Amino acid sequence: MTQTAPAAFSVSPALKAVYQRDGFVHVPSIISREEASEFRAAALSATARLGAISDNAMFRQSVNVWREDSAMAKLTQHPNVAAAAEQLAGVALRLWHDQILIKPALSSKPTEFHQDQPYWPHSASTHPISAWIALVDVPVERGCMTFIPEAQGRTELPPTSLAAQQGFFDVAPDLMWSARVTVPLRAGDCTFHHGRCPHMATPNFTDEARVAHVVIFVDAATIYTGSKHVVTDPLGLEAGAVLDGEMFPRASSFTR
Ligand SMILES: O=C(O)CCC(=O)C(=O)O
Repeated sequence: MTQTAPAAFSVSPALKAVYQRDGFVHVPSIISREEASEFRAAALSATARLGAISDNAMFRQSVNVWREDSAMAKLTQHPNVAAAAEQLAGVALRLWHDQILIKPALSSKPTEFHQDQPYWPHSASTHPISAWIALVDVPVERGCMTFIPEAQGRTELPPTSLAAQQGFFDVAPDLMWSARVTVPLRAGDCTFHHGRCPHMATPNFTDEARVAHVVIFVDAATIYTGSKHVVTDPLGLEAGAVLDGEMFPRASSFTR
């Protein structure tokens, strides 16, 4: 698979300022359209081969595909994605996990508002950042992301259900009245969002599946708390230790 974009990807100071203010930012062409098309085929084949941990009207979700699929590992470890994530976060990062998220064609359900970090067994991670990479064109009608800007400082909120329409607003009723920003993406574009930025994804009303790959980074200094999570449960990690080891490589190892 060809990597056409330059290895030393650079995010402009203006985009970095937007990310730090809003908690999310749109980065066009993080990979080329040709790469997106090749990774779309790889994602569909990996999902069919590896199976999914969730498969419902919201999405088909396959986690940590980079461990099992060499084609998708190239996207998870893409130097542009890692470089942009570290520049936006402004701290050293490590990979937490990746996931392919496919919203089925026609009448899928929305992914309801939530923050990501409350699901994770982490402490000492104040700069978690996810790269949501569109592998097909994702207009609003195909299941694109919607964000609530300037709410990433809300670190006190508990986890909420991805399926419950009111779930997030039950715990953060004031944010019900905040402006929301919906970001359609062309294939190869990416949004980065902070792990505390509230977000949702619209339903897919089109006749083509929405294929996205999400690469999630956390602070390199993140501590494993011992709480249950599908990624860490099988690993026998020690609660209170730095999240480390071959499952959680440093982002800087991808940027070379
Ligand atoms: O793509 C979706 O349906 C939801 C994605 C999401 O919530 C995330 O990447 O954190």
